[in-house]
Formats: sequence, C-alpha cells, structure tokens
Amino acid sequence: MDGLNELKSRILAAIDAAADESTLEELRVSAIGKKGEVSLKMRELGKMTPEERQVAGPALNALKDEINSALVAKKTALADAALDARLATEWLDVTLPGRNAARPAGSVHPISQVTEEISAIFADMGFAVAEGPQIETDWYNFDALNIPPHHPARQEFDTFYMHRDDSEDRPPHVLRTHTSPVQIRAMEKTGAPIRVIAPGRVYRSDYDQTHTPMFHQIEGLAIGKDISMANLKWTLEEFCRAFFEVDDVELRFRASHFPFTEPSAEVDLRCSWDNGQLKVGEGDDWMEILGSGMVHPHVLRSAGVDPDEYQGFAFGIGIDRLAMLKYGIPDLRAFFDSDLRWLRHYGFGALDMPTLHGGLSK
Ligand code: 2NM
Repeated sequence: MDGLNELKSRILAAIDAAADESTLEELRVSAIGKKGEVSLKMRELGKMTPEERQVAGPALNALKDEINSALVAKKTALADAALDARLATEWLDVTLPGRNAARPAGSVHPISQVTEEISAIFADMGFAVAEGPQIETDWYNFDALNIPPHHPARQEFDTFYMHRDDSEDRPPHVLRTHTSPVQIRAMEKTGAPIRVIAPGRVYRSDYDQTHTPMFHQIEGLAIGKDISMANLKWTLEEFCRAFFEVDDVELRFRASHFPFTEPSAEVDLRCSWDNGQLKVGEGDDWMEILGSGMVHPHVLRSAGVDPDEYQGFAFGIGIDRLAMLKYGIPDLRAFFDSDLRWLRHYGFGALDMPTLHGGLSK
C-alpha cells in the first residue's frame, strides 16, 4: 500500500510530540477513529485483489496496533510527567513546626499519673486491672462485702443514694463507696485463683480539709489455695519500695476491723518529716497508708468462691493522699478545682510514663 510508511511515521511523530491528553485524543480520532486515516485505508481493502489484500490487511492491522500502543504509552508518560511536576511543586515539609506552635500543651493530672504508677507496679507483680460501674446495687456495694443492713457505713449520712421511684420494687442504688464491688464482680466473672487491682472513683458524703465527696481508691485482691498474710506483707512492702523509690521501707501492721476482712490490719509506713517533706524508711514516725486483711469467708462465698478451697488477701489504698505525699501537694480540695494554674504546676507531661519500678522515665 502506498504511503503507509509515511502515514505511520507522521502519526507516531505527532503522538510523540503531543503535549497533553486532549491532543492525544484528537490524534486517536484522526488516525484510528471511525473516519480516521487508517480506518479510511481499511475501507479500501474491499476494492483490492485478494493478493493485494493479503499484504495490505495485516499491514494496516499492525499499524493500528502500533498506533494504539503508542497512544497508551504516551498517555502514561504524560500522566507520570504531570505527577512529577506536582510532586516537585506541592511537597510538604512535615518537619516544620505546627502553624500554631504556641498552642498550650495540656498536662496529666497528678491523680491520673499516680493511678498509672500504682497500676504499673502491681501489673509487674501479676495483678490485672479491673473496672466496674460507679453506680452500684446495694448488694455489690454492701451485702456481698459482709456489710450488714444496719452497719453505720450504710447510713444516709455516709452514702449517696440514687433516686428511686416508689413503684420500683428494689432497694435504691448507691454511688459506690469503695471499689470492692469491682473485686466481687471480678471474682464472679473469673473465679479463683485471681489477682486484680481495681482503681477508680468512689463517693462518700463528707467534705472538709482532708475529705472530698468524690475521691480515688485502688483496691487489690489476691485469691489462691494458700495465700497468706505473709504474701500480703511482702506485696505491700514491694509496692512501697517501688512507689516511694526507697530500698529500705518498713511496714507496721496494726490490728483493725473491716467487715470484709478477717483478720484485718491497718498498715503504717516508717517515715520522718523534714521541714514538711516526707522521708520514707527512716525516722521515728509512722504514717498510716492503707487498710488490708484476709478476705472474709462470707465475701468469698458471696462472690461464688469456695472459702474451704480458697483464701487470700485484699487491701485498699487512697490514691489522692498518696499523690499528695509523693509530690508534695498541700491541699486535697485543689485536686478537683480544675484551676489551670494549679494543673500546670502540679501536672505531668503526657510522656512522663510510669516505669515498672515506679517513678518516671524522664
Ligand atoms: C480495704 C481494706 C481491706 C478489700 C476487700 C475487698 C474484697 F472485695 F475483696 F473483699 N477488696 N478490697 C479491702 C480490704 C479494702 O480498704 C481500706
């Protein structure tokens, strides 16, 4: 066929020179579209002799394929070049400081910080963290913990009772007065043996220099076949060593009474006060830091654990006072005032994470 080579090199050169996609589309239509140059030549095949057609047919088909491939290749090349151009102009320096570099960073509340520190220490000793509702039934908050109906802790005076319609045939719910109900729920759920701590908010109707109606507790529970008070003492000593970052801690157990433990002990820590600053492990003072004991058989049975098979210890620590002691914070009530100046002063950086041995990984 005459002029096929000329046609081919002209079209391929035009494709190669195309500067954008719309030019490519125009070239496609004018070359291999319905009325394109190659298509018109294909129509001429009908007028040829079979011998001519045998040569021209495949040549035209090959040309059409070649043009198609050239179009696709050029289209890809144009798209790549466009992307390269965008990447060259639209790049972002992700290392630049934010536009509002002066935006003030928040801080971690001392109670959150100390809760994390304590949880990390007990986690290191194999205690899981358990959580539960802050509005509890009086079964979980009182009965299951061997607190009888007329115990002083149940009085309106100490406990926040939720509203209840007269039509509701049940005792009123309460704001939990300790996190022990979480321990009961944990024992019901996983049974014995078990090792959990339950940190969280608790509520008692009390307000003065050293009491707020909402405060924070962390309770621990370890139940097994032969867990004893010796295990309790070591666990608490180890906790104090890690929390106060002092090797020589000395604890003193004083006989006490709680409805949910028997025997019960209050635990004092040897310390001294030097210009209002606490020193742990030395001196002649003793500071009460927590309550503890061996879980009462009634409590185990209430939680579905057989007291003839299992026994163990429990303890309760006030988080707020420990935070005040460790970080020298003078007034409990300021904890809950949400005063930004106070939070900035006593708060912690988000990355001051507790370490497993207590303290900060600064
Ligand atoms: C304390 C003192 C002594 C305690 C008891 C329990 C439970 F649920 F296992 F029975 N949890 N925590 C407990 C024991 C709490 O706080 C001063």
